[in-house]
Amino acid sequence: MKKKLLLTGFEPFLNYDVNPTQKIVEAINGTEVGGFVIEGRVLPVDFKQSAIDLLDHYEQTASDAVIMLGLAAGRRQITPERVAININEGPHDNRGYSPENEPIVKDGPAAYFSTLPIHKMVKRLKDAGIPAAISNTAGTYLCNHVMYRMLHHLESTNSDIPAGFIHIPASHELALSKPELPSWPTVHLIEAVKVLIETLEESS
Ligand code: PCA
Repeated sequence: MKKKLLLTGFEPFLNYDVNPTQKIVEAINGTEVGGFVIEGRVLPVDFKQSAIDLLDHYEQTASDAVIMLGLAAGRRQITPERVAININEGPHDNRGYSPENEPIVKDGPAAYFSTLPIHKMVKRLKDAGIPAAISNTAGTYLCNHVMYRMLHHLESTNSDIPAGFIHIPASHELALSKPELPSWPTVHLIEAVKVLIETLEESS
């Protein structure tokens, strides 16, 4: 049986009327990349619901690897995240909830490291001519939240499948309404995500 990869993006949020990660996920969903059948799903920007949906998609698809994507408006590179921390804090989500200094999992570990081959991913992207760098903070908003919850779930269930989070720059489509943002053509973002997935195949 073919291996499956759960690839998630997010819906639009705050005053970003387009989320390029939603477009990427919709474009690649159902295709085969790097030996994986892609199970693409879009998550709500909702502290109470996003991880419920994420873990549900993980169970339903019985995926062999998980790559979560999110928009990091203002970043100029593809940035695999190294670490997720046990804190929710940030501006209002799409339901109007705005947490402050709240643990994601009460008495959970302070942090989890990505189990994706992040150094290899950055090298492969750069070799392909795509700007990339490891990021040492996924923030404290929804992206950090789902990364922490996924890694916590895998740790709690003794699963060693690769999982982690990649932040993506703005697309040109988003920059139409936010011209101050550095932006990439969506096709280049899709290409970059395919390289990330191919790196996973080479590393497994
Ligand atoms: N980026 C946000 C949440 C949704 C998204 O695409 C973040 O970086 O937390």
